[in-house]
Amino acid sequence: MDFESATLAVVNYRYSSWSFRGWAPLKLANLEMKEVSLLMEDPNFNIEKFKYSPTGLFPTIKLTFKDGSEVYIHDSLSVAEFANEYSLEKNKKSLWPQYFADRAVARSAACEMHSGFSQIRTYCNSNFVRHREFEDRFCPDEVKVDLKRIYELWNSCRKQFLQTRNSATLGESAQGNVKDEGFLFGEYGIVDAFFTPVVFRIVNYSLPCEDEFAKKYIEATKNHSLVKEWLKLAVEENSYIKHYEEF
Ligand SMILES: N[C@@H](CCC(=O)N[C@@H](CS)C(=O)NCC(=O)O)C(=O)O
Repeated sequence: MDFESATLAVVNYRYSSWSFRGWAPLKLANLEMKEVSLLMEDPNFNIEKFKYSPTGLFPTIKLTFKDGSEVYIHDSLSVAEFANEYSLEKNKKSLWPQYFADRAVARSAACEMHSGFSQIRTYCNSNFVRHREFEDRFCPDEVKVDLKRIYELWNSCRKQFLQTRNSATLGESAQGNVKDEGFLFGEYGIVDAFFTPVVFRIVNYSLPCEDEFAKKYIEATKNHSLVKEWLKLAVEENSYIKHYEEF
């Protein structure tokens, strides 16, 4: 990839789930980039945002080429795919599972996250930092339906990973030298980045979780170094939006 420089624009580390979904894969890819973080509460935000993103939505990454031309990659899923292509070329490392069936299941799960789970997203505003005790109003039946499917989906990913790993004919060779660190497909990848903001909704709204794998997965996610790095940025950010804090 022959671009000269890359600039990633995100919004509020404290609140922006989509920004995380672009940022984390780029970090996993070790891409050297300038990072710009805009605050949605800034009075100039609605003008400023179009300087960084053609859609006014984030994450968006801008690549600048030697001849001065520029390319904008927007939407978390395409930013993540760009990160994967970069990582494959520069690091010879995929951010998706190596075995095609694992990869297809992982992509299905990330796409389901990208286009679904609207109820948990509606009832439980994204806030990586603020913790609340359980309240019924954040967990009506519609949210319970989303939660049930999320836990089912995590388990089906994990089952696929273990099925490939334990297969007599495929075994570890199909998964390269991927370590099992307790993530959906062993090591933290794009599919996990897509679910990390959901993990924080579950944790920070004290939503019910009785599922054994889901409980371990939530802990593994909270302890991942990249997730901790984002949380530090979220905690240190001087940001406050009433809508995300006080409802
Ligand atoms: N489908 C898009 C959604 C992006 C999105 O809605 N981003 C929010 C931040 S979480 C945003 O930029 N909001 C700014 C605004 O609405 O002005 C993606 O996957 O990237």
